Formats: sequence, structure tokens, C-alpha cells
Amino acid sequence: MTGSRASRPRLAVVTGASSGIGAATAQRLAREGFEVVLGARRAERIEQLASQIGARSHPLDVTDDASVEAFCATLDRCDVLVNNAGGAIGLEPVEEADLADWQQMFDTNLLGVARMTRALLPALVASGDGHVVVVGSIAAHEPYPGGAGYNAAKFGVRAVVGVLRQELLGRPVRVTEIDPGMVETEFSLVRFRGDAERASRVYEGMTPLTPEDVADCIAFAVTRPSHVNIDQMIVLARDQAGARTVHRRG
Ligand code: 8X3
Repeated sequence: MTGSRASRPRLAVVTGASSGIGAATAQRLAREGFEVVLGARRAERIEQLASQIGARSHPLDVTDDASVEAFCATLDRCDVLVNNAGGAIGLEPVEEADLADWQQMFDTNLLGVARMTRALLPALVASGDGHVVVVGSIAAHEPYPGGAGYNAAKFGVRAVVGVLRQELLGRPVRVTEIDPGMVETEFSLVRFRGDAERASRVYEGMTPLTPEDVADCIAFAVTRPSHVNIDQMIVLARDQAGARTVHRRG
């Protein structure tokens, strides 16, 4: 158990913890012995999940400085920060791009990571064994038609992770990027603005990853010995060999 290494359990913050990868990660880290603090905009959902898994929750909007500040003020320490909040909006080509969508994707995926990491780095360093985990995407490696806004945001995140890894060298903070491909969550429902039928077609005839599969990778990274840094992990379903290379049955 992670908690047995220190006098009290390691504290892990998970953003975007109301559903999908964030919720699965919060659950998994609680099972691994972490004290977990869930953050998300949907306060009721995180409260409910927190009470089920014996964790704490606090409303968090990673696009809002005041919200990040209020969230972080509830923490007396932090050992692990899982930057999971993010997502895609739309799949329009650049010539039809709605820049308000791009703005929102940059704000959640990229600036959200910067806000949370900047706010919690002093605590992560002070912990003596801090860990910043960022949930990126295969979209950070492979541009695809319709993906430009999301690709750009995730490529940006990947750049920030690479910079952080170098800037923190010599200090006791690990930096890990977990880049999943297709995972069946609310991701496509949000991308297609609530169009459930279109969202379900994304996973038609193939077996996507589950949020638990990604949580498993995150749990692996944060439970390695302190001297081991899992820099980056790309995790795809067996049915997916690239951002848009998918095997579908039938
Ligand atoms: C992963 C989803 O559509 O970019 O973040 O492969 S996608």
C-alpha cells in the first residue's frame, strides 16, 4: 500500500473527476491507498463519488483562476496531481472552425494544466516526492482532419510536459504524460455537442479502451519507486493503430 511508505497516505488531486478517466482514476487511486481529492465543475457528481470511495471533493473549474485558487486553498499538502480535465469540441475542418470552440479547448486542456500545475508545484516540491501526471492524447502525436483545435491544444500540452520535465530536473517531482487513444467516455458526446447517435458511431464495430484501462496506466506510473519516471505512455485499443487507423468488424 502506498500509504505505508509515509506516516500518512499520499494525497492525490484528480481534475475532471466527475466522469470517465478522471472518475476511474479517483476510484483506482483510492483503492491504491491514496487520499484522493476530486475536482470538477459538476459538484454533485464528485460529492457522490467521493463519498462512495472515501475521498474528498471540491468544485473546480480549471479555466477559472479564482476556482483553482479556492480549490487549492482546501489542500494542506499534495503529492500527486492528475491533470485530467479536458476534451474536444467539434470535428470541423479548419476552414469552418469556430474559434470560440478552439478557445475553450485551449483553456481547458492547455491553460487548465498550466493553472493547476503552477498552483500546486510548491506543494508537490515540498512533499519531497511529487508527481505531475497529465492526461494527453494520441491527438498530441498525430494530427487528423477535423482535429486541428484539439490537436493543437494537446500538442501544446505535450510541449508543456516536456518543458516541465526539464525545468524540474534535480527537484523531487516526476512528470508523466499518459496519451490514450479511443476511450469510451463522454468524450465523443461532448465533441458532438450531445449528439448521442453520432457519438456511439465513433466506437461502432471496435472495442475501445475503458476509463479503467487508462486509470490502470496512471496507477502504474504513480506507484513506481520514486527514482523511476514514466515519461510517456501511449495507450491504444488493440483495434486502433493510429489516430484514424481503426479496425472495425462487420
Ligand atoms: C483521444 C481521442 O479522437 O483524438 O483523445 O483519438 S481522439
